[in-house]
Amino acid sequence: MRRKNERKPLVTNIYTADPSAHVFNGKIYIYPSHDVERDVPDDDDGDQYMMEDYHVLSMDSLDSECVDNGLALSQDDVPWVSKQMWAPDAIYKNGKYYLIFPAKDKEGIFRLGVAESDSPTGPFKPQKDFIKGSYSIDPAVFLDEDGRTYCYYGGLWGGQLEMWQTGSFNRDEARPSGDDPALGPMFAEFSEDMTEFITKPRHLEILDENGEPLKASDEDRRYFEGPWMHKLNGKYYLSYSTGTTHYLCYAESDKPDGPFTYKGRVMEPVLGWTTHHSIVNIDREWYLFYHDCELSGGVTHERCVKYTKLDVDSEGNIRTIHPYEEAE
Ligand code: FUB
Repeated sequence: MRRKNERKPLVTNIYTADPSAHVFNGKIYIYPSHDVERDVPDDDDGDQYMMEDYHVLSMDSLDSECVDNGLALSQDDVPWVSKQMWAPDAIYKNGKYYLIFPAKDKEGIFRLGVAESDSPTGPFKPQKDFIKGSYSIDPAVFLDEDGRTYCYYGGLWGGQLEMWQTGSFNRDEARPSGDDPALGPMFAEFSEDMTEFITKPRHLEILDENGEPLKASDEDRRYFEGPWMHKLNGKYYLSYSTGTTHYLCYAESDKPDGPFTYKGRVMEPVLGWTTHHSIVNIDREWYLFYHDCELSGGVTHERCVKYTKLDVDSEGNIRTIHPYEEAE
């Protein structure tokens, strides 16, 4: 039996994607990208994803109506941003809510920014500049049980991660290919006040069953974008999108910074090119928040967020979701 909202668009008044879901004070908050209708041809740089602001969604419970709480932050209010406010995440810390978001700076380079609010739904007040040393997209912020806060981020192709392989930005940098080790997601620790990174950002390793780094050609398993971190029984679960092959996969480690070992698939492909998710524990059960393009009939940059129950066994193994199968 599925819940009445399960696997259905949670809101239909706007297009939404890349849902980062959290429970704050017993209520569910979703921090998505706010997709916009634009007549821009699809390309590998993601120029069709021209999002300009963020709206926060909320639900009193998994069975309640999902509410769009209106404008939370606009690109017009962020001094360093030129365009493309992509997938954000949020965290509650120090009595404040922080929105962590990627966008292109005035040079067209993706950076990560921080904005804060006293309310989970905003409005959020941005810092004047992007996080020093940050680049690429898709920040996922993880508050560990010891109070340390980590940022997992990065995306290939339009997310520009390959362009930083030498340590500085080079638009023409070659992409790893064939037997080259795949580029893992980036990892850095936030300062206590969430304004900066206190460790030098570095790539995380994802290893295969033999302890070898996944190869760039292993497109069914290698990292592409959309990282998420959840923890169960002391183990760290890194989940992510494989991009070109459209899977959500996961890998496991005893430490927040890996190395991670590839474990399996979280979800088979959805309608649309992108797949991007979050995993959250609600009332002692695990749920996957994700998106597809059902609401627009398949337009890749007009997506809608959904959720579904995730079956996780006591050892942390995730049963692969087939997003369009009939309920049992
Ligand atoms: O929403 C824009 C981009 O599409 C995100 O940053 C990626 O994860 C993909 O979902």
